[in-house]
Amino acid sequence: MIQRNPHIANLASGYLFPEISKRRAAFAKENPGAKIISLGIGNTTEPLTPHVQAGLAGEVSRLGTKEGYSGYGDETGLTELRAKIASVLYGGIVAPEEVFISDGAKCDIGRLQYLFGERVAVAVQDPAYPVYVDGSVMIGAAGAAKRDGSGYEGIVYMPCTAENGFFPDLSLVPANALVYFCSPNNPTGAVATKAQLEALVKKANEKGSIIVFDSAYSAFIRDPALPKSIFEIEGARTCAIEINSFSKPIGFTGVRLGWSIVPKELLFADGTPVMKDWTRLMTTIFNGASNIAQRGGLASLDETGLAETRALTDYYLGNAKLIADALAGPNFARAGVEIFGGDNAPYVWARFPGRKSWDIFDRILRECHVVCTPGAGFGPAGESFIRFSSFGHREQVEEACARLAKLQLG
Ligand code: PL4
Repeated sequence: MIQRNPHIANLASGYLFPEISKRRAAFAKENPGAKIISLGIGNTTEPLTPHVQAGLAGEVSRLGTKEGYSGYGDETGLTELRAKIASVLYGGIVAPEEVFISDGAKCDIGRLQYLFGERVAVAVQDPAYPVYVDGSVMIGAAGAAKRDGSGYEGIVYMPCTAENGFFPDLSLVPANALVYFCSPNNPTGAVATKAQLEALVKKANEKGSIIVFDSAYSAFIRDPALPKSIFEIEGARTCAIEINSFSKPIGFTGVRLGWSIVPKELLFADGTPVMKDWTRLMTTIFNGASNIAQRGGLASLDETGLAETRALTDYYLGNAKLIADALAGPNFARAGVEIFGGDNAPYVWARFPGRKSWDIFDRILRECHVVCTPGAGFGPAGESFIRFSSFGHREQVEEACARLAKLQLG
C-alpha cells in the first residue's frame, strides 16, 4: 500500500474553520430551537450587485451562442482583465503581464507554496490566516514539525500583539525565507502604515527574503494614508509577491476569482525570474479562471462597478462598527475587554484578558447563540482573543449585538 504523506500526517488537528462548523453543528443538534447567528467565518452574505451580476449574465448569454462561445482561455487570465487590474487597482505601478488571474487567493497561496517547495524557510505574523502555516506544513516547508502546545517547530512566528501595534519585530525576519504578511490583517484588523511597510521591504531586501503580501481586504481601507498594495512601497519589486481576491469586495467567495502580482525584477538565487517559474506552474497545474467569473470581475472595475464595490464594503464596515460598539458595552468593559480593528478591515479583534479563546467561543455560542472565531486558532499569540466577522445581514448583526450586550462575563 502507498505510505501516507508524512507532511500531511504532521498537521496538528482539524483546519480551524471546519472545526468551528463542527462545534456549531453539535450545539445546534443539542439545541434544535436555537437561532444561531454567525459572526465567525469571513463569508460574504449580501447579494451580487446589479452591474456585476449583469457582467456575469452577459457572459453566460454569450457562451450560449455559436459566435460567442469560448472554451479554455489563457491560463493566466483574460488580457483585458489583467490590463484593467493593473490600471484601475494599481494605477499603472504594475504591468498587465505581471498580473496572473486565478480562482482565488487561498488557491494562489497553496500554489505559491508549491512554487517555493519544501526547502524554503517560512515566517508568519502570529496570529495569521491559517492557510499560510497549514499549507507550509503540508508541503513540508522548513521541515516544520508539530510541537507541544501550539504552533510548529521550523516556522518562524512573528508575534503581532496589542503591545507592538500588531506589527512584528522585524529582527525576527529570517534570511532567504518566505514572509507571509497580511494587511488589512486577518484576524487583527490592523493595517500596516507606509512607514511600517517601508521597514518590512527594506528588511526583506537585506535578508534576501520574499514577502507574500496578502491584500485580500484592501478594498476595506478608508484611510487614504494607508497603503493598499505593497507595490506602493519603493523596493518592493525586488522582494514581494502580492495576492488579492474578488471574494470580499464584490461577494465572489462562491463565484471564485483572484489574482497575484509577480514583478519582473523578482529573482531566485540563481537569477531565474520568479515570474518565469510562476508562469510555468500556473500554465501547467491551473487551467485558467472561469470566463464567466472574469467578465463579472471586469464589470466591477468600471465606474459603476467601483461604486457598487464601495457601497458593499461600506455595508460590511457598518456592521463592523455595530459589533465594535456592542463590545464596548458595560458588560465587556467590566471584564476588561479591549477592542481592535474594524475601521479599515471587516474584522473586529477583541481581547478577553485572562481567558482562553476557545472557552469564550463556547460561552458566546452557548449563551448568545452567536458563532465567532477563537483567536487561538490563528496562532499562539491569538490566545485570549476572539475575532468577530462583519460579514452578515444587518438585521442579524443587530440581533447578535443585542445578545452580546446581555452576556455576563463575571
Ligand atoms: C474560510 C487573508 C476567511 N473556507 O476567497 P479567496 O480564496 O480569494 O480568499 C481567501 C482568503 C485569503 N486571504 C485571507 C483571507 O482571510 C481569506 C479568507 N478568509 C476567514 O474567515 O478567515 C474565510 C475562511 C475559507 C478558508 O479556509 O479560506
